[in-house]
Amino acid sequence: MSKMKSLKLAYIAALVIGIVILLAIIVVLVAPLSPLQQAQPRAPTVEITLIGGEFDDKYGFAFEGQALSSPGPTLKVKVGETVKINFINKGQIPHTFAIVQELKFDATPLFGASIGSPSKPIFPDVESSIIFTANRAGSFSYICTVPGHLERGMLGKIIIEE
Ligand SMILES: [Cu+2]
Repeated sequence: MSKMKSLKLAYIAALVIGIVILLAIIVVLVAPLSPLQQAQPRAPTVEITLIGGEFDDKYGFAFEGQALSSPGPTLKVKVGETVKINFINKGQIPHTFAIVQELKFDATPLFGASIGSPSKPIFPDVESSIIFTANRAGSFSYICTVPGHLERGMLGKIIIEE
């Protein structure tokens, strides 16, 4: 009787080991296709460096090496491009960068394109960047999302061309 019992146990153990090996093989085969791996950002096809800061009694943006203006320079990219925006705060106070549809400091950023936020802004002399896919054509705005900065003119246009 006890021999039958241990045979049964051995059979169950072999079955469990078999299932574990089978699962391990499936994990190894499926892992390269997992969404985690697909979510890796692609290499940018376009790179733009913008500075932000204060000038006169306004706040504005500019391409690196140019004078700040309000509105900032119009950015143009083609739909489908993988865009890298580098943002450097050249001002004395914290700023951010975000692409939005509506000119509201708390608008939801489009394309996940935001650098810093009002609660975690980019501090003076700090550079930060974002990579996003411009997957919809249209005319949008980029703004600083720190409350009050939009009203001081910290905005510009971004055109995503067909
Ligand atoms: Cu700002």
